Amino acid sequence: MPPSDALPTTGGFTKTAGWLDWYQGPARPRFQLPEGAVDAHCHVFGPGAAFPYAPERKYTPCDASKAQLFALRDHLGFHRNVIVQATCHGDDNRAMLDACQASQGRARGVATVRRSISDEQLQALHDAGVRGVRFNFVKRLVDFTPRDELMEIAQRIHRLGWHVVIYFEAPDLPELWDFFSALPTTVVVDHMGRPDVTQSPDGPEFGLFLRFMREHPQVWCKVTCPERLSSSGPPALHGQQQAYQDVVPFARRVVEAFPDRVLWGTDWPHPNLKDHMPDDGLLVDFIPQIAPTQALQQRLLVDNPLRLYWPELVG
Ligand code: 0GY
Repeated sequence: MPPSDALPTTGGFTKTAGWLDWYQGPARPRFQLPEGAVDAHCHVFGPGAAFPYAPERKYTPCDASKAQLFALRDHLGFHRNVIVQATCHGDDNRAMLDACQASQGRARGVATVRRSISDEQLQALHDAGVRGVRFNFVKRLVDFTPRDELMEIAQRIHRLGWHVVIYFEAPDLPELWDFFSALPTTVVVDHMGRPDVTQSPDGPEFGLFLRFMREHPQVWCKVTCPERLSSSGPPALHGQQQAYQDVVPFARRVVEAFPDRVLWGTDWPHPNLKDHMPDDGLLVDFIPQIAPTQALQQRLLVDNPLRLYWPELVG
């Protein structure tokens, strides 16, 4: 891992103390991704000089530009990206939009919007490649937004054929259940609703999440972020190939139970990791453990993300 001051933040910003920069020398994956694979959860940060970080942000990251994201895409063997608006940019979607527009159709976006956005502005986001909005319920990342505002936004973006991405932590699901159930759109859950993987995948907490998916056919799940969810420590302590084993039963359970409603992404540049920064090549090598057959891999990495983000390419 490079030292934490290896990558600058431009534009006069100072990185959050202890910020871990993304890993600059990722391995070439051993797992060969299927043709047309989509990295369906990644971000860009700034660069701060061109796209300033939001005043209300809860962290200041290192810069992570579109060119660096596209270089990683090509290195890992992905064909497309879904770029999710990071909270450090608030509802200023310009960095994400700039990346989508520069991608020659190979990136779609998920935006953050407020109720003050006009229909014309929503249409401009659509034209730039946005296909969803993200509602974030993780308290360390965002300030509270009233539920009626979120519902109003969901109803408006539903008309554009977009979906809602939700980010929450497992203990909050009971309280959020009714609100999520009432959303009119397809709903995509980030990082499996952040289960506590020290508990059993057969236990009540993850059981509730699986029930949530079973009872709501409109809900999809990103089986992402083993590096964020794992409690077994950084790979260096356990051997790179054996990293994140505690996450495997959770992700595999979701992939096998809901093969047509799962997505996978790197989460590059991995905001807010505290103890280690993953090698994105090794993250790709994690995929066959959670999607063990070619048929599951094809749905997870190609068919499902195309259906959601590039439906015009699906026959
Ligand atoms: C993720 C997770 C995190 C952060 C963000 O937009 C963000 O700031 O998504 C997190 O800190 O858990 O999806 O990248």
